[in-house]
Amino acid sequence: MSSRSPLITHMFTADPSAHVFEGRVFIYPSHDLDKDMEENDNGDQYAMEDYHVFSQPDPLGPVTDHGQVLHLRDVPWASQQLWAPDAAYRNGRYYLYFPARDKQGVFRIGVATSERPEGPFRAEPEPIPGSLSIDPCVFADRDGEFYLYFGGVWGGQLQCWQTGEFRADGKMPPDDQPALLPKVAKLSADMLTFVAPPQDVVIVDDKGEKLKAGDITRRYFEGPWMHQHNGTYYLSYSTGDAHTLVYATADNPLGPFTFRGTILTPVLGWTTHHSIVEHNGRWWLYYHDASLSGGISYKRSVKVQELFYEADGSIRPMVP
Ligand code: FUB
Repeated sequence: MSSRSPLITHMFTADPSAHVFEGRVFIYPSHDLDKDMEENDNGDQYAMEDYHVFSQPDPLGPVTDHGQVLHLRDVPWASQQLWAPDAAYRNGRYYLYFPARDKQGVFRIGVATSERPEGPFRAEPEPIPGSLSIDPCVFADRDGEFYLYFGGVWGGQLQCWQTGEFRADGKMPPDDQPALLPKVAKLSADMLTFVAPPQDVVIVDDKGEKLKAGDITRRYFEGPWMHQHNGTYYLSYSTGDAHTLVYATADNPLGPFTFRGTILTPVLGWTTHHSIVEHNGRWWLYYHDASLSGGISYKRSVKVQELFYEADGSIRPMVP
C-alpha cells in the first residue's frame, strides 16, 4: 500500500526520518524553500533554514504539522543549510540531530533537545565534537546503545576528510579505488557526544571486496539509514548519481555490511533519501520525490510506501 500523493502539500519537505513515538508516527524532514535557486553539484540550491515536525496516527493516516521546531537563527554555531535531520528518544528526552555548515562553511552535526517528540527543540551551543559531513541517522540498538551514522559526498563534503583533517579541495577517489564510506560513532549516555572517534562503515560485495568508487549503482553516496529486522542489521543509503536506494546487511551495527540490492528505483528529481520504520507489525518506506513541484529537484515532497521482506530477509524491490 502507499500514499500515491505527497503526504504534505502546504510546504515542500524532504529527507523524511520516521519514528514511532508514543504510538504515533513522527516525521522529521528537511523543509525545502519555495523560491527559485541556481542548481550546482555543491548543493547550494538546498538552502534550508528551519525544521517542522509532522505526525500521523499511522502511515496512511492524516498528517499533523506541529509547526516550526527549530530555526537557523537559534543555532549559535551554524551559518546555513539545515539539511536532513533525524531524531531519537532516550531517558525522557527527545534529541534532534541535524547537519549545518558552521561559520567556516564546514558541515558539522548538531543536537537539539526537547521534552516532547513534536518539539520545539533547543540547540546545543556547539556541534558534536568530532562530527563532520551530513545526513545523521540515529539508531537505537536492542542492548540500549545508540549509534549515529552520517556522511555524504560532493556538497556533503565527505571527500574533504580523507586525511582526517578538512581539506576543501578534497577529491573523490579514482574509480578503481575503494569508495568513500559512511561513518558511525557510538553516542554517550547523554546523547550529546561521541564516546570514540567516528569510524568507517565498511560495505563489501558478496566476495568480501570493498565496493569501488566507480561502482556507482552500489557504492555509498549519502542518506544512511539503519534498522534491524529479525536480528539482521540493514544499512540502507542513496547511491546519489545513480539515483537509487540500496541496502547492505550485517550481523552487528558496525559492520562490515554485505551489499544486497536495490530498495527503490529512481524517483522524479535528483536526490533520493529515505527512512524505514515499523508500525504495528508492518514496515514502511518514507522517501521523497519532486512530483508536487513538477520535477524541481530542490522542491521535494515526502511520500510513504509499504515495504516487504522476502523469506530470506531480502527487501522486495520497490518502484516509487
Ligand atoms: O536535503 C539536502 C540534501 O539532499 C540531503 O542532506 C541529502 O541527503 C539530499 O537529500
